Amino acid sequence: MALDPETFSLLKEAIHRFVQERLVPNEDRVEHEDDVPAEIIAEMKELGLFGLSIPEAYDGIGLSMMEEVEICMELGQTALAFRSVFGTNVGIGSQGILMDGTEEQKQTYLPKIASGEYIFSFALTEPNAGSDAASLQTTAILDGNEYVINGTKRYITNAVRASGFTLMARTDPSNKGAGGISAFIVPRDTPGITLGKVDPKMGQRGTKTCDVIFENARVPAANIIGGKPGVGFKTAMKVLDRGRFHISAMATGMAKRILKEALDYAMQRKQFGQAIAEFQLVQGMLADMQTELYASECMVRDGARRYDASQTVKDPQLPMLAAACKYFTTESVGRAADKAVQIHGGAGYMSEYKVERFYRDVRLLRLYEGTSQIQQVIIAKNLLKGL
Ligand code: COS
Repeated sequence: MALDPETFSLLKEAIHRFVQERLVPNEDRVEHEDDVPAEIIAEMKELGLFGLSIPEAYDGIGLSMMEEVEICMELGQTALAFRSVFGTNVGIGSQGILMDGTEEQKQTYLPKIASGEYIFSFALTEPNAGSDAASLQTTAILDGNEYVINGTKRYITNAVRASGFTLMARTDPSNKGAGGISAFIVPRDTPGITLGKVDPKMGQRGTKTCDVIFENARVPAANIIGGKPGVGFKTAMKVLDRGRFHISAMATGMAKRILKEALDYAMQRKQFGQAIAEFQLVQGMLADMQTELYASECMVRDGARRYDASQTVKDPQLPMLAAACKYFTTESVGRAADKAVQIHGGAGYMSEYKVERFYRDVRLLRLYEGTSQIQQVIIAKNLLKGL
C-alpha cells in the first residue's frame, strides 16, 4: 500500500508543521511534567498518527515502509517521548496482529488501534529474558477454552496508557526454546493484570514504562494471534525487524535536529573574536555529523525500499538489513549527540540547552528493540548462513 504522491506530500507537510509548531514548543513542558499533554495526544489522533502503518481497510492511513520512514524522519526531529505515545500502535503493538492475526482479530482491533481509541503495548521482555527473548518464562496454559497467563513483563512501553497488549508467552513449557512460545491479544481489563510503578529513567521523560504482572489472567483461546500456537516468537521477530526500520528513521530525524542545534550554536557563539563555527576543529565535528546523517538517510531509505519489495518477493536478507540499519543509525545519533555537547562546551552540560537532554534521550535507541550487540549478532549470523 502506498498513498498517491500528492496526498503523501500533503501529509508530510502537515506533519512537518505539527512537529515544528506544536511539538517543538512543548518539549520543555514534556520534560518538566514527565508526560505528554492530553491536548497534544488529541491532536496526534486527529492527524492519524496512531494509524500511520495500518492499512486503509482497517481505518488507518496505510503508509508503505518507504513513506513511513519519511514521516518518521520528520517526527524524529523533536523529543522522542512524543513518538512513544503513538509508536507502539504504529509498530510493535499492532504489527503482530496485522502480520499474523486472523481476519476477525484484525477487524476487531486494528480500527481502534488506528484511531488511537486503543493504545496497544508489546509485551515480550521479562526480568530474566531481555536479549535472550526465546528464554521467556511467562506461561499461558490451556484450560478448557481459555489460556491462563502467569508471569511478569518488564519495561513495557505505554502499559499505563494501554487498552491491550500483544503478549508473548510460553504455551508449551516442555519446549524451552522459541517453538514453545505463542503470541496473544490480551485486553488490559482482563482480571489478574496489575501494573508496577512507572520506571524512573535516564531520559526520554514523558515516555512511560512499567512492569505488567499476570496472575492467573484468563483469555479466550481465540485470542492467540492467528489461532496458531507455537509461532509467537517468529511473530515477535518479524515485528521487531519492521520496528528496527522505524526506529532507524526516528534516530535519523533526531540526528538532523541535533546537528541543527549544534550548527546554530556554533554560528552564534563567539570565542577568540569569531564564531566558533569558523574554527576548523569545530567544522570537523559538524562535517562528521552531516556525513553520518547522510549515510543514515541513505540506509533508512534503501532498507525501507527493500522492506516494501519483500512484501511481494521475500527477501532473506531483510533481518540483516534491519539490524544493520538500526545498528548504524542509533550508534551514529549517539556520536552526533556527543559531538553536539562538545561543540556547546560547558553550556552543553546545562539543562538550559537542548543537547544535554537529547544526549540522554538518544541513549535508549541503542538499547530498545534489540541492543547494538544483538544487531551485530543478527548481522553476523546471517553472514555465516551465507545470506
Ligand atoms: N523473522 C522470522 N523468523 C525468525 C527471525 C526473523 N527475523 N529471526 C529468527 N526467526 C526464527 C528462526 O528461523 C527460528 O525458527 P526455526 O526454529 O523454525 O528455525 C526461530 O525463530 C528461532 O530463531 P533463533 O534460533 O535465531 O533464535 P535465538 O534464540 O538464537 O535468538 C535473537 C535470536 C538474538 C535474534 C533474538 O532473541 C532477538 O532478536 N533478541 C533481541 C530481542 C529484542 O529485540 N528485545 C527488545 C525488546 S522488545 S522492545
